[in-house]
Amino acid sequence: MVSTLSVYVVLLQIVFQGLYTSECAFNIFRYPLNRVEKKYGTLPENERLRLKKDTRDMFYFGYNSYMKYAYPKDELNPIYCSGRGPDRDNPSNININDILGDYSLTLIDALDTLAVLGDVVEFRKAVQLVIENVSFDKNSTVQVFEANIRLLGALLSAHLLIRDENQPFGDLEPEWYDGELLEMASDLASRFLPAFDNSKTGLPYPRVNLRDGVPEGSRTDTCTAGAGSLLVEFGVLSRLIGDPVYEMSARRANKVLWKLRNSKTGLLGNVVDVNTGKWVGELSGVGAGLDSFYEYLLKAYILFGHPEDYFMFNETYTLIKQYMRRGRPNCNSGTGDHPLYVNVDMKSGGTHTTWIDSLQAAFAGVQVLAGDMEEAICTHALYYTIWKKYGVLPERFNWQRISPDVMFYPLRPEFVESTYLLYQATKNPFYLHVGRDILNSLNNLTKAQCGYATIHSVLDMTLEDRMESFFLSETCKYLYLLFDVENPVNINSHRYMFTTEGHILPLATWLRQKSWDADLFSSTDPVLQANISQANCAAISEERLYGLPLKSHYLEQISVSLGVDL
Ligand code: DMJ
Repeated sequence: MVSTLSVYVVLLQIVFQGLYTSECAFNIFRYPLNRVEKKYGTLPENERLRLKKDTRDMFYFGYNSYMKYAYPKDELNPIYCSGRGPDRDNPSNININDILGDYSLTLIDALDTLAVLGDVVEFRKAVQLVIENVSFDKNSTVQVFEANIRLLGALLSAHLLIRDENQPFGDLEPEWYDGELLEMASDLASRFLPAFDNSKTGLPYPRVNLRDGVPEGSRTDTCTAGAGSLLVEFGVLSRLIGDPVYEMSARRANKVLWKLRNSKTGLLGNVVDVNTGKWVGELSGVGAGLDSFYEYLLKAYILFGHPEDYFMFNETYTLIKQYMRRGRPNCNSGTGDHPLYVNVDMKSGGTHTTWIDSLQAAFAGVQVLAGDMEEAICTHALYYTIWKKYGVLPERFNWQRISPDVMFYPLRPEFVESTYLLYQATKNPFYLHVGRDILNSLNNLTKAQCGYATIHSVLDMTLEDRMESFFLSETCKYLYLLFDVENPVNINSHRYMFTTEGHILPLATWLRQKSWDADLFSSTDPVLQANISQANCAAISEERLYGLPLKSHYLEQISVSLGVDL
């Protein structure tokens, strides 16, 4: 359970990082080991380095192919080696048009991955291409949420990395750079504002036309994550340019959602009407439609330090545990089924569906940030077993029938992301093995002629000709960071946070200050003063220091119930 004290959650992550690292003398040879413990207990250093190189190669195969065959279009078609932009012939094709807007999406989304890879030359080249060739003055109707996390977040991140005086990734600043990426971010965000201005509740319309605002007759139903996951990027932009309108708009939307919680259960639904404030979808869960709403309450608190964000996160997290969690009470002790977070009805709290979705795999990462480590370990282990069963995660998995309900896998990052965060927090080699399985699957199952392709069906492994931009911005980045233990992001992990699209933002004192009111935070910011203490090692039992994160008999329990060989 998350502590209700106002402890800095980032510090919790650091504390856990200290638990399993060299300071605590990780030594798995101390006890007689069973087969699973032997298999997952160590990973040779040369193997880790090979995995790091192979992940780099994976990124560059996708990125170079995008630049060769697709740029300046938004996405790469990795099978037919061509580019893809918005579907102008079919405006109702929201699967494409919500995301692609004729703005070289994949290039922008990949900017900070280039920095993480230490590729200063290509980073600078990419920045120049973006500044010289991309315009948001387009007749494209896109989803505010998608454009926010993929474009706005990427532009802000690249700008802040360029302006970082410590230059941890090298000198990323082109000599001529004069804040153009920030100007682009500001221009883009100003095009989102009609989504708020036109609504009767303060919740944003889900879509805007970048040139003309909210289109006539636009749909008014938005998912909760779409309306309530804007605060991180909007807040950073507001604080950078000194204009409160973005942060205020995002905060207001969150407050509206908060007031719409069910009076009996306190839960939110997954779809709401922005004009009536009525719930259109009454499913409450930790996956699609709601996932980043919770994530951004916590991350907004980590970045900006407003207690109300942490309060809202804690309230919802408590209710998630109360209503959605099934299975044995303690993940790593006792008896009963392996824990599972199910989708429930927001009004009654009763089980609503018998599927879980692949977006829910990110929840373990949120639990790491919240300091709820045993639960994070547990949540992650379930998705690992499903990954092992199919080689990837099906979009929806039916936990009652033990079979997929929705078959595709579009190269999503969520499972990689939580694997990386768990490794950072525990330094347990188990997660390097998981990363190796992920890398092998991606190379064996999704590699196409000129990039990596969406799996159409996990049942027959047929492919679709699409490589979504998050493959380069998140999937490759998290996997690379998992294996590149000395990356500046990992060495300074207490100084960075990832947006929901995997973009890196600094944790900095100035981000806790607002120029538009006097509510300034102390410059002696504990986030920046964090120290890993040897004393942390005493905080957990010896047995937990040396074994697998989830005890092997529990790992075997899930693998047997899903019919998987570990
Ligand atoms: C990404 O755009 C982000 O990770 C978002 O939070 C959820 N959907 C995709 C990846 O699956």
